[in-house]
Amino acid sequence: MIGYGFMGATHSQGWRVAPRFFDLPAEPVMQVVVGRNEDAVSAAARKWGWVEHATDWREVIARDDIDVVDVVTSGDSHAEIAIAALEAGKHVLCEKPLANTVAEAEAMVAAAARAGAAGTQSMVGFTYRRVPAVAYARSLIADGRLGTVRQIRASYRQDWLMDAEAPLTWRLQKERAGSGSLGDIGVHAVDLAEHLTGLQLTAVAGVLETIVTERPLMGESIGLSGKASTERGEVTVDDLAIFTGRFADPAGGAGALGSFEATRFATGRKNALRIEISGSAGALAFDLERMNQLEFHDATVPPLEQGFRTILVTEHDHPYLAPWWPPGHMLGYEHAFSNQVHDFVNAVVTGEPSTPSFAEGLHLQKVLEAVQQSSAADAAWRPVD
Ligand code: SOE
Repeated sequence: MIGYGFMGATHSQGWRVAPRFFDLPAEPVMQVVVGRNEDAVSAAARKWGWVEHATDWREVIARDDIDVVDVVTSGDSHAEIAIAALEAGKHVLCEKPLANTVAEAEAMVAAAARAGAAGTQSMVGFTYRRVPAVAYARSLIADGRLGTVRQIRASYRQDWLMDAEAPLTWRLQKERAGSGSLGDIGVHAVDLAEHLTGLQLTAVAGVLETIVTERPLMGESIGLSGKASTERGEVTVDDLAIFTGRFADPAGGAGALGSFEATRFATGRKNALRIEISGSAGALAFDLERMNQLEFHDATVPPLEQGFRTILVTEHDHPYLAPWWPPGHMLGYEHAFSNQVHDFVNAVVTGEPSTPSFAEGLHLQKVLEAVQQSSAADAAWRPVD
């Protein structure tokens, strides 16, 4: 695993726990975690259960005993590391968003295609696809329970940046993160909208706004390890993204219209990834802050009996649930990372294509870029490709 921040912790948990619960076709060995700061990465290795730590990812990628590379660094290094790993014949799991730019994502797709011809897997970590209620919602829609999807409303709203004195972390720097709330969390909303419905965004129109334009520099960026600095730096990404999108059906069916919001300034909302999908025969609503539940409205029952009802998605026959706890015993944020490891390891061993593919990651990158272009052009509609 290259990187050891927040996503390093979640992925480590996934790698460690998945083989304890799922019957995996191969046992992953958490061999080496890589980071530039030797003390910090060795502490991470001890804490999360990696056999070794290392400070040079190139040396690790060159090793014969490494089969899989998990990339959990900031977006600016995804392309370089993932391409090198694929060229070395390693299976790659890469955190979202796939890259910082469309050009990088295109190079990654080309590398994945070359490696894929030799049986090497590549997958992007849109982990919320592996939340059981989300996977179950997808199967209800695929079974036609919503009829024709007409409208999608998706938002991802957090509030951890509300404090104007919160430091200028890498997530607030365009050259490190690519974009702000748009690429960090808005991309999850777009991915879920498309993944759940099978529709694809073809055009978007929207606005990006930076609410707090300057913040204290992180101590480490001016050499004061860990301490907030008195110097301030410019926030170069968006704090708030609001956009609309037109969806087309690649299978030739009807399209739909969607609305999206992403922000880390939504007072009181901690991790509110919400999606509501309305169709001719029913509707579904999901809220990550209530992640074991799914709201379902069946518009085909007699009108006097209609209304949204809550499905508790904890039965063993619901997606991913069988190896976990007895019905009603909740799953949390971290379980999705184990579910992701389950899917990835199965793809690696069986050779079945892993999803989301790098090509899907590229498409999402094009959506992000089109939203940025639209915002720069007074919210004019922009084609996604
Ligand atoms: C931070 O906003 C963040 O950690 C995202 O980067 C993740 O993708 C999301 O799962 C939770 O919020």
